[in-house]
Amino acid sequence: MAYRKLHLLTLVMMFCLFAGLAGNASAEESVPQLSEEEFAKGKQIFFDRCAGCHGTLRKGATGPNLEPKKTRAIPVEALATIVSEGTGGGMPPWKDVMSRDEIELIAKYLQLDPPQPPEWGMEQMKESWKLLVPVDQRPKSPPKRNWQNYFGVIQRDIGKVTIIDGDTKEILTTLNTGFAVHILRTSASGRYMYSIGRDGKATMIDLWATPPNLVAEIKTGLDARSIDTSKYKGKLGNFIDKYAVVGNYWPPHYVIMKGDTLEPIKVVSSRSYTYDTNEFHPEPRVASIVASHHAPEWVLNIKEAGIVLLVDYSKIDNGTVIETKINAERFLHDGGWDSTKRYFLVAANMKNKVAVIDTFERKLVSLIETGNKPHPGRGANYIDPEFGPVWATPHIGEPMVAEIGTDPVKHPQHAWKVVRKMPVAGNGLFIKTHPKSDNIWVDNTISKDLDIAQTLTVYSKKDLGGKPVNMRLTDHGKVVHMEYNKNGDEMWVSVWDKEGEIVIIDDKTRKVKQRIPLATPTGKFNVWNTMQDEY
Ligand code: DHE
Repeated sequence: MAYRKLHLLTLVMMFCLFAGLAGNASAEESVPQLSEEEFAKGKQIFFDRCAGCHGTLRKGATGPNLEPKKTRAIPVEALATIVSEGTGGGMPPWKDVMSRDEIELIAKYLQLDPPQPPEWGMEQMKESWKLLVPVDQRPKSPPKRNWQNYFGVIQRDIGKVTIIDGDTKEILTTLNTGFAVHILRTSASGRYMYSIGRDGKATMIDLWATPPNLVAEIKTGLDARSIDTSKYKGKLGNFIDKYAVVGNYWPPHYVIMKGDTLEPIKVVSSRSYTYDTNEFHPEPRVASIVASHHAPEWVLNIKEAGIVLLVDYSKIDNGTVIETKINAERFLHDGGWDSTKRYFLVAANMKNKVAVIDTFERKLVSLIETGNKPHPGRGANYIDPEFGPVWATPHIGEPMVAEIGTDPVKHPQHAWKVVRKMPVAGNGLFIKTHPKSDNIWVDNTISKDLDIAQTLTVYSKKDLGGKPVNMRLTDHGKVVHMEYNKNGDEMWVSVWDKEGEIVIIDDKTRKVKQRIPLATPTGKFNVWNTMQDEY
């Protein structure tokens, strides 16, 4: 198709020209026609590949608004080029993943009105719920292995989770867990590992089984990204392993389930109004979730509304969920605890800010400009020799890590401010360190330069103002997401590729110790570090 030969610059000029003309030509005349089958295919491609960033209703979030009022002003050719080549703002090139025909189809699809996706309520959830191994038929004691050093590894593009023994490096099992598994979390005891797939399917893995096995599953919606469990034990009760919660993108809601069976208990809609303009938003999606260790509550981030919910689950047995709504910033995405697990820091990545929530005082402490699209994962906590305790995040939109001071008591002058900016090789997604380590590891996954996307950057905590070391780990795929073992002396990182692998690095020497071949690995979660929220 002509668009391949057209240089991007030419297309931008065309875009401006057409944008002017489009004001005159009747939009209806230029709207492409798709057959029912083509429309259905376009809808599926958009749902699988684009909705996460642009929203199911295409109102925009991590990515811009793609409603017809915007897309019809851009020629199909220009849309197809943008889809094919990606952008410098964090959208990957899809030409390596989609065929030319698919790219042309999605470019046309984007000029048509988005379909209203179906709802998914308690009735559908209960129909999908499977208790594969009843609680009384599960092992009564842990396996003879060092199970708290197991790793759950997501094999994203083949919809599986593999459990690896962190001591012996044996692959213990590989389980089918749903389309494009996104993240894993553990129960507070560490015994259970929970996965959530993009398709809204949550699964529960019993790590005490030999080998570990699936014990329950449920489809909580049609699109989801986050899952966590109840971690509080104190004077208000013992909620260890009692509940699990999934945050959905579509329908916009969260679902509370029994922690040992995934039986659904309550669905709570997140449909609401934007915190600043009080406009109703039809699709305020539930993004990151963390579980408090100090109170019987979860912190849930409502992306498009810009509201952080503190959800008290202590009275759920009598059907009561108590929400504290805290205005923060639109497009909340991912985040994590500070080292005291009192403060929650979350990126509002489209606003280039990090919001700090004090879960004791139950309020927004600060909104901090950090750089072009912060993307912390859960971020990294460590002591900066100059600024004291800090939490750090990489950025999707620029090759830089920002450090935020997190100690308002002993280092008040640095608290809730960017205290240091550290250059890295490329635009990245995740950062990782460990209390016993001298290293801070950062991936460069989003870099458009493939060599850089195959490189890991590492800083020494003793020399944060110095130059980092860049380690090219592979000549295929992209390097993504790091995780430590329980002792903090090994760092595991994924080579995300069909012929992918897990690269195990000796944290002291920074030398590669071992490579475990594995198809399309992304996130990895060590049981001990995940149950402790150690990062
Ligand atoms: Fe993620 C975390 C959403 C793309 C791998 N991702 C998260 C979280 C959210 C999110 C809300 C925080 C969950 C939590 O802590 O409760 N991710 C999204 C998107 O909307 C987005 C931008 C596009 C999409 O359609 O999903 C997106 N994410 C990706 C990827 O392309 C990654 C690299 C591979 C994949 O699975 O598609 C990816 N996201 C991850 C991982 C985490 C994550 C590994 C967990 C990080 C952690 O250490 O906790």
